[in-house]
Amino acid sequence: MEPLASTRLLASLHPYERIVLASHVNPDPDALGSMLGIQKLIQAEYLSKEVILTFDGLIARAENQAMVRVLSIPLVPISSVELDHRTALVLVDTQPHTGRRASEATTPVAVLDHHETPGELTGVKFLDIRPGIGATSTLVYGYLTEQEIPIDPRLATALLYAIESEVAGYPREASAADDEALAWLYPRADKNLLAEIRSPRLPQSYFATFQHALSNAFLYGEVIVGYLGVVPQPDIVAELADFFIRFDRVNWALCAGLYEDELRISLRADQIGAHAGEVLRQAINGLGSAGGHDKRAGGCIRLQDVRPEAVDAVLRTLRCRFLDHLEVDEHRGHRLLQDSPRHPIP
Ligand SMILES: [Mn+2]
Repeated sequence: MEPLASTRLLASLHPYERIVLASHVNPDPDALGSMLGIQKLIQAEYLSKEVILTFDGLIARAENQAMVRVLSIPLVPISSVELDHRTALVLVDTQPHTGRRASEATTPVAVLDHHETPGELTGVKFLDIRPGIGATSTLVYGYLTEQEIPIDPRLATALLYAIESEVAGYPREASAADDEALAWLYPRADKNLLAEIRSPRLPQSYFATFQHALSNAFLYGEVIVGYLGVVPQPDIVAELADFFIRFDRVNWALCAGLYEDELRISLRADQIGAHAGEVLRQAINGLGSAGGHDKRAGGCIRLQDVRPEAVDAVLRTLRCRFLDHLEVDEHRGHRLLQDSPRHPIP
């Protein structure tokens, strides 16, 4: 009989003293939940191995910060960790060649992910990539179940929130395995902690970004394009794309925001078969990196020049390529909202 995936993963890590878990830049709940679950898996098998959870970029979204805080997820910056010969790098919820920075030079020992593979992966001992699954945390939940490792309320909360936030869009991109995991985890999760993660307090800059986005959103047929200006944190670009795609007159939402010297881009489609990841990859081609799923994609363009006219030029190129690809006439654009009339307060 073929050994279980979880058993093969554990075997691949046997020769190493230290395991470093890493995910994509600006880790999301699925990345965090997956790392926490894999740490538990490794430590149940190998008591003496040190398992280090890392992050690259920022934990920016208020919900994600709350997840790290209320679940006390121990994270260190990937740049502070030495990846020597006795250390195994394990990638979760990401893959090599997807625009990570600090750990890209090291070939990982293991890769667990549910994104489509951008290219051929060589030299990786353990690979489990399942684009049919809604969340990497579902895969990790499966490993813990295979190895009959108990899942405490803290880990159940992490995995539950990871999966629910990852498959939250409509139409849902979730498999039967995701739903099975959610159903098993729900009674075991700490519902107070879960509520605290789901509804964190928000800073003033959050509302200011919405205001900027709403007044700079343009409609081109069934496409909405929103430029958010300089954003207080990069994750808000994805949040605004999720917000705009709910508009009942559009099928596509493209948002971009400037964070430090990077243009962060988020694309949403509302129909299955949209190939958003591929559409964004083509629009960004040569300018930066992009990746994603069928209905959701993200990308990043590093800019040499962040003066407004230079940023505008890059945005224009991006918008033209994107609208061209969708065969939408860019001269048909008009503002989402005209100057709104002032209503007297009664
Ligand atoms: Mn994921």
